[in-house]
Amino acid sequence: AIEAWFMDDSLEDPRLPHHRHPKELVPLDHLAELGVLYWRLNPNDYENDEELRNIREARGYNYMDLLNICPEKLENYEEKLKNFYTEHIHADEEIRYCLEGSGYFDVRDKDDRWIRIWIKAGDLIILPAGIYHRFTLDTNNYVKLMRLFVGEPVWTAYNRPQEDHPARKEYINNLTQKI
Ligand code: KMT
Ligand code: NI
Repeated sequence: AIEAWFMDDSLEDPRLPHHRHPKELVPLDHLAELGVLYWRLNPNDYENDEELRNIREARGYNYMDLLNICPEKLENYEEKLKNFYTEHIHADEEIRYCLEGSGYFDVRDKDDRWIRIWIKAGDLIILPAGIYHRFTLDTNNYVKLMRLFVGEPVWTAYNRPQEDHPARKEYINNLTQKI
């Protein structure tokens, strides 16, 4: 399964794990409470994977593309990575399926603490609309991601603060109803 943990407060290289001492692991049901969903799939032969097809059909993900995050294959690599690591929300879900390599999705919990989620090949995660998050590579410096979306994709990132954004308000509403 994926690993997730509360981050330390150090300003060192974001690509390091940033565990607290002692480690504070976050159980998967805690992520579910934040609306973060997760599947473990077989990343080999993903084009014929029935499980992936089922998820896409059930959730209406008719759009798909692939993103190779490495200096050779991603144009404006430095700028994109800088934007990915700037805390933001979206008006829609963010759906990412890791096919190769690894990386960190950081999400804010109810108390505004950073939870670091370590994504490796086979991990599909869905971040709900309105959750503050960011992304960085880890020290392997490479990831190949599938991006999924319902209809025409919109990747617009709204950087924090966004307390008046409708997606943010709805997210907070859903969170407080769960408590
Ligand atoms: C985004 O909005 O694209 C991100 O949060 C980065 C995730 S993976 C490219
Ligand atoms: Ni995002």
